Order: sequence, then C-alpha cells, then structure tokens
Amino acid sequence: MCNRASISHLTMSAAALTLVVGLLLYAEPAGAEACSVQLHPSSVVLRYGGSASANCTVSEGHLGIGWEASEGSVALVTGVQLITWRVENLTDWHIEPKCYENFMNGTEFEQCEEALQVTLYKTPDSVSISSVDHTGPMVEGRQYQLQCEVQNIAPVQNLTVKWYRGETEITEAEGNPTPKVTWYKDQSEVKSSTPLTRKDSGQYFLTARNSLGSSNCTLSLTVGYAPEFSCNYSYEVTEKQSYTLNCTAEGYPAPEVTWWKQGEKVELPAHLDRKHAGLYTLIANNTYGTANHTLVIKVLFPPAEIEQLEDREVDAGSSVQLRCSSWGNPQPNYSWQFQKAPNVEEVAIDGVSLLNISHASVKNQGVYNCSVQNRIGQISRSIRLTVREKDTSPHTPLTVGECPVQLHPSSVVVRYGDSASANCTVSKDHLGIGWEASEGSVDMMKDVQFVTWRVENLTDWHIEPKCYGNFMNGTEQCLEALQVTLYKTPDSVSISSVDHTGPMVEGRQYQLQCEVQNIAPVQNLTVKWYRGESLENETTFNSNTKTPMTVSSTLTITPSEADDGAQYSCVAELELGPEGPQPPPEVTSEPLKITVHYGPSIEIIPSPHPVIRGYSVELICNASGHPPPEVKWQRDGQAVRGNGGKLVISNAKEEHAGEYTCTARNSAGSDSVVVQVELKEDYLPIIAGLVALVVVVISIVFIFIYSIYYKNTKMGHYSLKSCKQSGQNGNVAQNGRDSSLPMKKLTQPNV
Ligand SMILES: *[C@@H]1O[C@H](CO)[C@@H](O)[C@H](O)[C@H]1NC(C)=O
Ligand SMILES: *[C@@H]1O[C@H](CO)[C@@H](O)[C@H](O)[C@H]1NC(C)=O
Ligand SMILES: *[C@@H]1O[C@H](CO)[C@@H](O)[C@H](O)[C@H]1NC(C)=O
Ligand SMILES: *[C@@H]1O[C@H](CO)[C@@H](O)[C@H](O)[C@H]1NC(C)=O
Ligand SMILES: *[C@@H]1O[C@H](CO)[C@@H](O)[C@H](O)[C@H]1NC(C)=O
Ligand SMILES: *[C@@H]1O[C@H](CO)[C@@H](O)[C@H](O)[C@H]1NC(C)=O
Ligand SMILES: *[C@@H]1O[C@H](CO)[C@@H](O)[C@H](O)[C@H]1NC(C)=O
Ligand SMILES: *[C@@H]1O[C@H](CO)[C@@H](O)[C@H](O)[C@H]1NC(C)=O
Ligand SMILES: *[C@@H]1O[C@H](CO)[C@@H](O)[C@H](O)[C@H]1NC(C)=O
Ligand SMILES: *[C@@H]1O[C@H](CO)[C@@H](O)[C@H](O)[C@H]1NC(C)=O
Ligand SMILES: *[C@@H]1O[C@H](CO)[C@@H](O)[C@H](O)[C@H]1NC(C)=O
Ligand SMILES: *[C@H]1O[C@H](CO)[C@@H](O)[C@H](O)[C@H]1NC(C)=O
Repeated sequence: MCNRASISHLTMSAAALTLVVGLLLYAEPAGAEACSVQLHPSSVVLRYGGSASANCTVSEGHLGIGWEASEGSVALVTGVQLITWRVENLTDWHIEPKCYENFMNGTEFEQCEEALQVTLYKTPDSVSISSVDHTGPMVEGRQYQLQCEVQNIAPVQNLTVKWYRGETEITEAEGNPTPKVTWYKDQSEVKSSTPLTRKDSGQYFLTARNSLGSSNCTLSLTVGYAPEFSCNYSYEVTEKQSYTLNCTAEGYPAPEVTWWKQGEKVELPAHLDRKHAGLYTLIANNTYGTANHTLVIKVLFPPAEIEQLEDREVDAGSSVQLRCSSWGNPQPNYSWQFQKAPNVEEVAIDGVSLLNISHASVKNQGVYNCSVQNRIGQISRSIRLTVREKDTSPHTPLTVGECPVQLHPSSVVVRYGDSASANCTVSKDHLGIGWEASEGSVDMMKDVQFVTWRVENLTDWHIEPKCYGNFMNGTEQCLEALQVTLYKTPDSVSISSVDHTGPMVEGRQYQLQCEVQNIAPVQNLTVKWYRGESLENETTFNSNTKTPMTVSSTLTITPSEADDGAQYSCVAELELGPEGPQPPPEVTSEPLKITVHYGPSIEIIPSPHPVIRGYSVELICNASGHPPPEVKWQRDGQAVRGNGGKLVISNAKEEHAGEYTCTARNSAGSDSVVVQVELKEDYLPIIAGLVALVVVVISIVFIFIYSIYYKNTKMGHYSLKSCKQSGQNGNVAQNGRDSSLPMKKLTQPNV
C-alpha cells in the first residue's frame, strides 16, 4: 500500500551521529525554441489531488495552438493567442502537459512545443524510527545504526530527513546527495563528535521534512555502563536489629553485587550479630565491567553482663578493690553509686572501672552499685560490702610477723647538726608506746595516739631511734627502727698530681688525686673528674662507714701536646635520694692547670732552597715545642752563625752550597732537619739584557718606518706646495700649527 520513499540510516558511534538522506526537486532546462510559445507559469507545484492550471500564449500568425496532456488537454485551436490548461483533481504522477504551435517558416510547415513542469507532491503517510539489528540498551562507546523510515512521500528528491536528539537537531550526516541533517536534544545542538555517555540516554527526535510538510518520530535511547559504587567507608549497625546500608551500585544493566569477607563470599542476614562486624569487599559486575568497594561494618551492642563483682566481706583497716567490668560497642561508660567517703577512689583503666578503698572502715560498709552504659543499652549490678570490725583489744596476741607500729616518715635524711623528728603511731590498742634512742628518746606513754621523736642538733653518727609498742597485758612488744641518714658535706675538695711537681712531659703517665675531706656517708659520695667542662671519670665508694671520712680518687692521664694548659677539677657530690636535699650538695675543687712539655718539631721556610749566585737568602728554621727550644744551624758539623732560627746567606757563591742542619732542642727532646743548599746561576740579567736589546731594535725599526710613512702621506699631500711657501720658515714640521697660510693654499690650490 505504501511504497518506501526513503530510508535514512543514522549511524551512532563514539565519534558521530550520521545520517543518509534527501532529495531535491529538479527542473529540466527548457529547450531553446525559436517558436513563440510562452507558458504562464512555466512550472506548477501542487499537492496530489489538487487543482492546477497554466496559460499558453503565442504570437500572431500561427496556424493553430493546443495542449497535449494525459488530463486537461485542449484540442488545436486557431485564431486565439491564449489557451488555458486546467485540471481539478490532479492524480497523474507522470503528467507532462505540452503547449504546441503550428506555423509556416517560409514555405515549410513547422510545429514547436513547450512543456509545463508539474511537480506533484505528497506528504508521508508515516515516519518511523528503529535501531538496526539491535534491541535493548546500547553500550557507551560502541557504534549503532538508527533507521528512519518515511512512507509514501513524493517527490523523494525534495525530501530532507532531519535527525533530532531531544530538541536538538543532529547536524553531521553522510549520504548522497549530501543531506542537511541536524539532531536535537533538550533544545541544544548535539556535538556529534562527542562519545555517547550515560547522560545521553533519553528521548531523541527525528523530523522528516520536505518543502511543504513535516512529520516526526521519537526514539528512546539507553546507554549501558559499568557499575559504580556510591557507598561510605564505614557503617554502624545495631546488633539484632533491622538495618539499611545506603550503599548502592549503579550501572546499566543493573549490576549483580556480591559481598566478600576474608576472601569468602558471604550473604548478610537481615539482622546482624557482633560476629558480622568487620571488613567487607563488595564486587559489582554487569556486561560492561566490574567495580569493587571496601567497607567496614561496625556492629553495636549494649554492655554485657558485669563480671567479677560479688558481695565482699573484709576486715577493717584492710584495702579493698571492687572491680566493675563489662564490654560493649561502643565502649561503655561506668558509674558507681555508693556511700561516698574520702578513702574511696575511682580508677578507670582499660575499659574497666575500679573502686579502691584504703583502710576500710565501718563507714565504707554498704551497697555498691555499678552501672554500665553505652548508647545502645545499659546494665547495672549491686553488691554489698561488709567491713568486719577488727579486734583492737590490747590483750589479743600479735600474730606472727605482725607489728602494728608505724613510723611517719619511715626514714629521715639530716644534715649533721640539724634537727630531725618522726612520729610513731600504733594501729591497735596498746599498753604503752615510746621511743628508744641515744638522743631524743621518749618514755613509754599510755593512752596516746602517737609519740614524736625529736632532736634539735643531731650529731650522733650512729643514732638508730626505735619506736616500741607493748601489747597483750605487757607480755608482747614490737619495735620499728627509724632509718636515719646523717650527712655532712666535705670540709674541702682538693686536686693535686701524685709524686710529681712541675710540668709534665708529653706521652708519660701521671696520676691526679682528688682528696675529699671529712664527708659522710661516703657510700653516697660520687667524685666526678672534669677536664675543662667535659666529664672524664666518676668514682663511687664502697663503705658502710657512717662517720665522716677523708677519701681520695685518682685519675691517670697521659698528656699530649694538646693538654698543655688544660684545667682539671673534681667535684664531690652527695646523692641522698628523694628525701635528701635537692639538688644534691656538691663541692668543687680549685682547678689544676697542667703544663705539658713536648719535644720540638721543625719546619724550614722557604722550601726548596735554591740560592742564586750573587743573591742573598734567608732560611728560617721554625721550631715548635714546650718549653721553647734552642735552635742552632750547623754546616758540616761546624756551627754556623745564625740569629736564632734565621740563617742568612748573602752574596751567594760556590762556597755557600752544601748541607745545612737545623737542630732544635729543649728539655723534652730534640729535632733536626737537614737542608741541601744548591747554587743556581743567575740568568736574569742576561735575559733582561736580551729583552732590552730587542726592544731597542724594534723601536729603531718602528721610528724609521714611521718617519718614512709620515713624509709620504700626511706631509706629502699638502706640503709640496706649502713646503715651498713655508720654506721661508725653514720648518717643515710646523705646518700643523702654522696653518693660516697653507690652509688657504690648500682650499684654493690654483690661486
Ligand atoms: C490565464 O489568462 C486568463 C485571462 O487573461 C486569466 O484570467 C487567468 O488568471 C490566467 N491563468 C493563469 C494561470 O495565468
Ligand atoms: C480525485 O480523483 C481520485 C481518483 O480519480 C478520486 O479517488 C478522488 O475522489 C477525486 N477527488 C475529488 C475531490 O474529486
Ligand atoms: C525557417 O527555414 C529556414 C530554411 O529552411 C531555417 O534556416 C530557419 O531556421 C527556419 N526558421 C524557423 C523559425 O524554423
Ligand atoms: C513532533 O510532532 C509533534 C506532534 O505531531 C509536535 O508537537 C512536535 O513539535 C514535533 N516535534 C518536532 C521536533 O518537530
Ligand atoms: C549515607 O547516609 C549518611 C547519613 O545519612 C550520609 O552522611 C552519607 O553521605 C550517605 N552516603 C551515601 C553514599 O549516600
Ligand atoms: C558477574 O561475575 C560473575 C563471576 O565472575 C559471573 O558469574 C556473572 O555472570 C557476572 N554477571 C554479569 C551480569 O556479568
Ligand atoms: C578492586 O579494585 C581495585 C582497583 O580497581 C583492584 O586493584 C582490586 O584487585 C579489586 N579487588 C577485588 C577484590 O576485586
Ligand atoms: C607528727 O604529728 C604531729 C601531729 O599530727 C604533726 O604536727 C607533725 O608534723 C608530725 N611530724 C612528722 C615528722 O610527721
Ligand atoms: C650542736 O652540738 C654540737 C656538739 O654537741 C655543738 O658543738 C654545736 O655547737 C651544737 N650546735 C647548736 C646549734 O646547738
Ligand atoms: C593477759 O590477759 C588475759 C585476758 O585478760 C589473761 O587471760 C591472761 O592470763 C593474762 N596474761 C598474763 C600473763 O597476765
Ligand atoms: C646512699 O647509700 C646507701 C648505701 O649505699 C644506698 O642504699 C642508697 O641508695 C644511697 N642513696 C642514693 C640516693 O644513692
Ligand atoms: C526539488 O528537487 C529538484 C531536483 O533536485 C530541484 O531542482 C528543485 O529545486 C527542488 N525544489 C525545491 C523546492 O527544493
């Protein structure tokens, strides 16, 4: 029923959207007739089934005119100059009406004709679009063909098929004849060189149009692409509750997502357990690719049952620790409820809460409640603490090793002659307490809480005060000794060298001694040796003596040249621990400056030692050494007169050449250096003479050449005339200054 008028191919690719299409009306050029037939209009365009008409005019003198046509023909008529061709319902696609004229050319009968150009057109019955050999979504980057079918159109050569993407006309096209094609989408033109992406999915418009009508069709296009995750790194899920993870994998077609945990494929249940916590990898694939995403699932759960917290019964005075321990996610917080008391301390360590009760008493007796909570839940537990009253009766016997006597402080550090004190308390009813000591003793006292030992001027090096308590109707006693450290800083600290006076000699061994006088206790003494600011050695002393002692420390040194002038010192330091004075007392000796003697070492300047005949030279023998060495020059064993280390040879001759020895000697040693003095001829005057001669010769030659040149050029030009003129002056060389006369001659040489 419908004939295919045109098929347009749309080639979709990463590179372009292309199209093949189109026809245009054409008009055959009218033949050049000599006859007078003229058509008005010369061509008609009409819709199929419409009406059309045209006039044919000729000039006078014809033998008849008429219309020849499949419809609307007009038979030959004479005597008129205009005839009309008319059709009311034009349906002949091939109609070609012709107007003809008969006339005489001289004696010849002739006929000529003119054809009317009729363009009959019809708009398409339908325009439809489809994709060629493909159904379903397209893949990003691949090439596809879309086909647009335009049914029952005429004339096809004037048809233009336009492709649209959305509202956007698609412009690039291929075909023969080259069609004008534009794709539109979303009212903007599509750059056909841009590859299709998933964003290009959508409605595409195709419009088929000829000059008098249009029809369009639409196409839905879907672009496929590889999966992509849109997920967080970390998720929190509450145990045993339903959950959703806002984690999606997008792609077309919809990707298949698998979950992996520790290399195994897993499926997450509807309710998670704490064992489901951990690191997961999600892998999504579809036909176009694979993507993965790693995420952490934290499973939150409320605090677990409190463990290790039970009812307790303790003795008064003992220490108790209550422990409240649970676990949950997130880590829970602990809080205690109990009868507050100053001897109770709350300590949080490692996700556990401890309640430390020191010297528990009846006041601490009661209910202790520990409550544990996190944002998921809360749990608590109550226990009862019972404090047993201790039997404090003085008549109960002491248990083995028990001594209820306590000293505060338990040890003292006191400077010799200073005051000291300590308290003694008893944690049990007693029958009397007191201090036994060489100084500051306290007689036994009953019905007291404590007794104090005090000395204003402690000078007994061996003092060892003891506090005693009597119990069990006087038959049992126990003692606690106070540790007393009596110290004294040294009277003096001095440094000296052992068995040696005066300067030291390089390389030998010496001993330095540091004497610390009258120090106590010597076991806490450290003697530090310093060379300048740097610590060289430390000595400690092993002795239990409590009384002051004089001790010494020795340092062995092997001085070198660099030690000359070094200062040694020693420091006596008493380290008495945290109870002792801070910083630890220290006494420093006067510094000992050592003098080091060392043997000479020679350097001769200059080196080497050539002597030029007739010249003088100074040889300097530099000798270092301590004490400063005596320097002597010798030649062949004979002393040569020299001014200390300086040897002067003046007006050198053969006799001065030879071997010279410089010897340096001091108390620490000697050194000598032999110098070979060579005599060299002095070529300088000869060279200087030759140079002077060459200069003189060159100068003479130059002056000679210059004078010739001068005569030939500068003077010659204007002097030959002026020469005669100035001949009166008799002075040729004067021409420059004497310019008034010759200059005029020069500018007017013929005058
Ligand atoms: C032909 O001529 C007639 C008479 O002059 C005029 O009425 C008519 O409109 C013309 N038709 C065309 C198609 O020119
Ligand atoms: C025109 O001609 C065709 C075929 O001859 C016919 O089917 C149609 O009805 C006609 N139309 C009119 C308006 O006369
Ligand atoms: C008339 O006839 C002559 C000779 O036969 C020829 O050359 C000329 O072209 C003709 N004229 C027309 C108008 O046909
Ligand atoms: C396509 O056709 C519809 C209805 O015939 C019309 O509303 C629309 O404007 C046309 N689109 C184009 C791009 O021509
Ligand atoms: C998931 O939800 C959380 C909280 O509502 C939000 O911060 C996060 O951006 C979302 N993640 C994704 C991938 O949508
Ligand atoms: C995804 O990958 C798995 C295993 O590699 C395969 O079995 C499955 O068919 C793939 N799915 C798609 C949609 O390609
Ligand atoms: C996840 O993707 C990365 C890069 O895209 C790849 O190196 C890795 O092997 C993938 N992991 C899995 C388990 O597929
Ligand atoms: C001994 O106890 C008394 C009274 O409590 C106190 O004032 C004193 O400072 C204590 N002395 C020592 C050394 O602790
Ligand atoms: C401390 O006692 C010593 C010896 O008994 C005495 O020499 C010294 O003067 C006394 N110091 C004071 C301050 O009483
Ligand atoms: C000590 O006292 C207890 C009880 O008061 C008594 O039984 C015991 O005989 C007494 N011991 C002595 C030696 O008095
Ligand atoms: C002092 O010396 C004693 C005995 O050698 C020792 O026990 C104590 O730790 C020393 N104190 C310091 C602070 O070194
Ligand atoms: C129709 O097509 C013909 C042939 O290609 C051409 O000459 C003519 O100009 C066209 N007509 C229109 C209106 O484009």
